[in-house]
Amino acid sequence: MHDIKHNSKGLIPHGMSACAGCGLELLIRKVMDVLGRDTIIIIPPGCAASFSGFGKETAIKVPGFQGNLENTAASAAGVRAALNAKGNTHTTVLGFAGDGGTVDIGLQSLSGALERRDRIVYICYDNEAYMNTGIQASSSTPYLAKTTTTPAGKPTARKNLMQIAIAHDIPYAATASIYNIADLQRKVKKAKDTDGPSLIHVHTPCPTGWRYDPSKTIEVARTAVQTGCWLLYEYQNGKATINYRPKELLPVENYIKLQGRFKGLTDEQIQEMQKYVIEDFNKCIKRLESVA
Ligand SMILES: Cc1ncc(C[n+]2csc(CCOP(=O)(O)OP(=O)(O)O)c2C)c(N)n1
Ligand code: SF4
Ligand SMILES: [Mg+2]
Repeated sequence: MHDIKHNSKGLIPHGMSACAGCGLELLIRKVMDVLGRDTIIIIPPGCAASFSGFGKETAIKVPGFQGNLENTAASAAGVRAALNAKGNTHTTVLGFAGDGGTVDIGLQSLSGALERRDRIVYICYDNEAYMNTGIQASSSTPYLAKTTTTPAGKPTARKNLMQIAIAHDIPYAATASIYNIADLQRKVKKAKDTDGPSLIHVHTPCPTGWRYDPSKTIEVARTAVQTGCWLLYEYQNGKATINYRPKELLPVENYIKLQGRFKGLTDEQIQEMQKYVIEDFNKCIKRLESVA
């Protein structure tokens, strides 16, 4: 038997089948370093399934299973209930799902778990499309991004997962980014220690779907925050904290020029996008400041 208090680093071995430069691979390693061995993980179909494995193989050194795309949170809630029935309150139950499995197909299941106040940690790794099945747009795909189902650029803005989660009045919800691992891991620790449901929404660049050089994953993630395309903040027991607020936002062009999925936008579209990003950023800051 492993001693669950020790040997919690390296729970995801190297030599995985994720693409080079995959943001998700970095994320899952860093999340598991914090959660440790005493964790049960539920992963739905999607790129993260390359970690939960195929057939008898798995690349995660903790128990878990691959569920369905639509019921990650319900599966996690069921595992939590079974552990509770056995008197086990120490094991962390983690639902680890993509944007498609969270904001689209699994949203009802997530809403149910948040409403029941099931003590689960739910992490949405957001690569902003259905990557595993060929880069189809999800409702988390940003405005004007090209995917195989939005070849001329997505005409609508993304759905706001954090606001949906917060509307359930859960004790802990945060955004995070893989360019700031210290901030991410602090949030994972808080989620682990939360007595009730917690959600972390992580911006997770994907070189294959976003079409950039794999060496630029961290640069892409950082530029998203510097341009206001992604904001780092958290809600804890109804109070909001903005974790990092750039003094001045960099032009959105700095972010989109790094990625092939925004290639070919007209000057007018880039201006449109800049306008949208600033408006959305200011709206979000105003909302957070009203509950700070
Ligand atoms: C109900 C259902 N519809 C479609 C699929 C096929 N499918 C498997 S993985 C996947 C993509 C999931 O996208 P996301 O959750 O964003 O994860 P990613 O692939 O981007 O990591 C889809 C559509 C499925 N497994 N179940
Ligand atoms: S398609 Fe994107 S998210 Fe999926 S394994 Fe490749 S880089 Fe990672
Ligand atoms: Mg996805």
